[in-house]
Amino acid sequence: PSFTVAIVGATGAVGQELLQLLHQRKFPMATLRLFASARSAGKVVECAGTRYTVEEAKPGVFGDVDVAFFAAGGSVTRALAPDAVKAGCLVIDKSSALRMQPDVPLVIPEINPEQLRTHRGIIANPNCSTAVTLMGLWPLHQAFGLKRYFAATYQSVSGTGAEAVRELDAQVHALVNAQPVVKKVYPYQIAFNCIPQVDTFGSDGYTGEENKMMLESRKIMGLPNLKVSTTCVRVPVVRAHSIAVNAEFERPVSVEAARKAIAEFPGAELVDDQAGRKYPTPLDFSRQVKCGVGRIRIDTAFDNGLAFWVSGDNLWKGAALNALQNAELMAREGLLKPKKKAAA
Ligand code: 2RA
Repeated sequence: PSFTVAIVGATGAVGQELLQLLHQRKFPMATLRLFASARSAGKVVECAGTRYTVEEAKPGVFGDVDVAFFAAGGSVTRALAPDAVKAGCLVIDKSSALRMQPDVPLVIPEINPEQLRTHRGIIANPNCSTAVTLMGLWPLHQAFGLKRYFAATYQSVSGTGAEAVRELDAQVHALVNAQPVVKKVYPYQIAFNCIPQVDTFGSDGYTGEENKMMLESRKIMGLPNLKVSTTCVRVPVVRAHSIAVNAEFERPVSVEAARKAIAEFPGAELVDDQAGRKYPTPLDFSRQVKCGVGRIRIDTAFDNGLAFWVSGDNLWKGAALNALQNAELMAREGLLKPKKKAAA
């Protein structure tokens, strides 16, 4: 079958990636419609030789849409997803708005695909740092039984958006040319610096990003009591998040068994060769379908501990690709069907 597909938030960083990936992965589309804010309506966007005129995202536009990818932020999801569901359109949402709602499956297709069957019209996708982390952590959980984990993230500026990418670029050029540095997106200079804050602070001293990693890890892996403590850091990298993970397991671990579990996991690529100084880096894993896992070693701070490093594209596996992979799987399994179109 082929579908009528919509992208809500088509002019944003993730929307643009979705547009390219839908074509690149040949998702079966009879029609593709791009939606954005009134400000962007009327813009013409070209992709794969086709020109699309952006329409305004508003109630009443989802009547003939089979599946709508929402990548326009939580407020647009809260405002329009119910209207889309009422129109019989499947919503695949990237925002954090509905991720923790009990009747909204939060899905990484390599981890908990069975949850796709429980949807009530909306599928949520995890935060990018959670998705990349779990591509390394899940296979190790399956092998050794995860007890708790600590993580520090090294998050690219594209996670903030296109303006942040421009800010990093502008600051680097300013510094190279001994010009003044302009800070608008971040409170500190991001060029040649690290900012230990992603998202806003909560009353417990953790940020929203750090809280999402804990709550989303528990929901996706089905480990409601999992203990998690993370520090999320913005680094001067354009694309791809990296995460250093220290994890404790129930059962005895070994590096060999860990490497085997990673190598056999569909969403991960093992890059772990100390002698050859081979490990994943954000540059190598930008625009890659898989997330690279390396630096696997026994973590001597625990009884059964492993430490590892994972790099993955925050706009792909962290957002657009994961959403599309969910739609691809639902189409393959007949969970997503084209609507019966009203006779023309
Ligand atoms: C970030 N994960 O990197 C958040 C939202 N994309 O800023």
